[in-house]
Amino acid sequence: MSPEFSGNGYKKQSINKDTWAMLEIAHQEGIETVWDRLAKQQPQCGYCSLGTSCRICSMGPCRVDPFGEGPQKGVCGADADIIVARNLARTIAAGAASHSDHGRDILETLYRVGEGKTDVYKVSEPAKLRRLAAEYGLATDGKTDQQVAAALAWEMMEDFGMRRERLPFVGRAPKARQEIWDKTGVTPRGIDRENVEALHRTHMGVDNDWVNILLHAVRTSLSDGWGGSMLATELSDTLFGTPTPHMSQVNLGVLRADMVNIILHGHNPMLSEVIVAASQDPEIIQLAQSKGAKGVNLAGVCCTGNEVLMRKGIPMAGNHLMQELCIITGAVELMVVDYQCIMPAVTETARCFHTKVVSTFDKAKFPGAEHIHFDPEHGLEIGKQIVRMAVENFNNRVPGRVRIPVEPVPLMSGFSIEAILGALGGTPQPLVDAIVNGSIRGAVGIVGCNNPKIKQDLGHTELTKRLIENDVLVVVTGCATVADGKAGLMVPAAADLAGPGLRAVCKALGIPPVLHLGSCVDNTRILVLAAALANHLGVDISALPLAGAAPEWYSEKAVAIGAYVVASGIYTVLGVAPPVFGSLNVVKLLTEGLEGVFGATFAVEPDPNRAAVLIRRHIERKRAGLGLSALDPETISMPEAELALA
Ligand code: BF8
Ligand code: SF4
Repeated sequence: MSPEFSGNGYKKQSINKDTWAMLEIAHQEGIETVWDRLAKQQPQCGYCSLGTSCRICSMGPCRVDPFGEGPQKGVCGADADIIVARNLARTIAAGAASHSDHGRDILETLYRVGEGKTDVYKVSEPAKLRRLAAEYGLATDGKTDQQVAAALAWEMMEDFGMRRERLPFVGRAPKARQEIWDKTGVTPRGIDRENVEALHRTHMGVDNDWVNILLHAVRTSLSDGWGGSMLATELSDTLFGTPTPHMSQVNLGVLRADMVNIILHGHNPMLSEVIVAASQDPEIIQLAQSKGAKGVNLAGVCCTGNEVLMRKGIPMAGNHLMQELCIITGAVELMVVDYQCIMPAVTETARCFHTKVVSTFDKAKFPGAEHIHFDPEHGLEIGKQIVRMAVENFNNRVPGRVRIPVEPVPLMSGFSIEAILGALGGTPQPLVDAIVNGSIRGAVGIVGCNNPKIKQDLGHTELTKRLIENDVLVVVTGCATVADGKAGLMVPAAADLAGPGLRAVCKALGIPPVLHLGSCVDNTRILVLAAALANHLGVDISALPLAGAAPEWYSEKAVAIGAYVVASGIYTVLGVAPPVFGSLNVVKLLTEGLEGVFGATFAVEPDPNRAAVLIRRHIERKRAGLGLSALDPETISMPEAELALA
């Protein structure tokens, strides 16, 4: 690394050398980043942070002052409990809607495949297609894949509507869990229905019972986890292939100085899959070579990156906070985006370089980007058009401004549940045995985003290290993947960083102690695995030594995920406080009261070392509950010093 990339002034923002290097260049060249904008927002609104501001109607905006002398009610009479609950419910609805609308796009693609109306998509996993059809009660004998695809897609469209009493995937949860949902009245009926009802209930003067509002918010989140997101995962596997373990690479070092670089950013694999296909087209490679490039290099950012990493081994340039920074390398010809988590700022950053930003979905346009309407019926053609644009832009690159600051780090990806069960010999029994005999104490899903309020990737990596060294298996999705991957925790050799029990299991199977399960919609793979373990043992999910964590979450989607994970019986620790602390009643419900309803709660703990202790204590309590060898939770002591997070 050249001295100009020392980036020493930026260690507070991130644990990563590639981030430091790019921030130094941004500073030298006067390019604004997310951290600069966060600084300009200080101090952020205290009422909004507590969740006690409301602008739902035009008698407002209102804010209530739960701990002071100010107003205790909004103009309509809503108190802090109602306002906090309504805001939280709307957050969950927005997150669930985002995942589920993504699922709808994949579902429409399956339908087009069924109608024979697309030039590129096909059923890649006929066995999975038929398994899903059987789950939906459809006869498949004597039918072609195309006919089954059409029938299944048509049937699944009903999941979004109002004819069902319960979503079919709810049947995958253990019986005991389904009974809890029925008893509490939160069994999700229709995906769109729950979302719309959440908006209705939170209109002024509809649901004014804060507990009732939150129960419906839970139902909405379950329509995501056991509905829209699960459908997105299952159908993406059906169309694009069920992931299997393979090696790839991560960090800004995956960009190539000698190739045309395209960044795939967003969430929907429909688009990224066709770009992958187009980039391998011999004609396009030849065109790239005629421009002096060795070929076309693709790299992912955010969850679309996770999708193509899982299925195609495409390397990852970075997670959420890297989206502007990858453009600052000066090596990116084109960033193609679909939707979600794409900062409007990327087009501004791109203006400082030769980078083109191409938006593709009509529901997600970006001023400053070129918009190419994505039509799945002509996917490959559009994919080629976009890749060609990138190639044509190669000669506009300024070689002196190309700064790729680090060497890439290897990581292993591709752990679908099918792949995990395959590695175990087709049954969860070996994993159950390892948990029973204590060599693996339990398993934790570390998920979610980056947030510039937290030192980038510190929350993910510290928590992961503390867990694996204590024999807790970690599974990751979303932006947590990039954090742990960059830290070298996702290669089989990282087993050496694990405790003796987990290390032995990983070495025997040749797997890392941190398994990549995919994108954020793929958190449903965690639900499926948890349900499989629970059903195998004949217990409910809440009895298992499992936990979830979102150490650096920022997005509404993460709140929806947290809600469905807790409602599925899995204790979840958040690293960033959600805006609920203006209502002590809501806080008490989320952190204590839910235990009696769903057998799991939320906790908030920004220090990852302390979060690891909370999780390990929880796991030991669950082990004791199952009669497994357990440590005394109180012997797992809290670290003395709090870790500096900023
Ligand atoms: O859906 S982890 S920053 S990229 S929201 Fe976004 Fe968060 Fe990343 Fe994926 Ni998930
Ligand atoms: Fe104010 Fe009530 Fe209107 Fe909210 S709904 S803005 S609290 S009057």
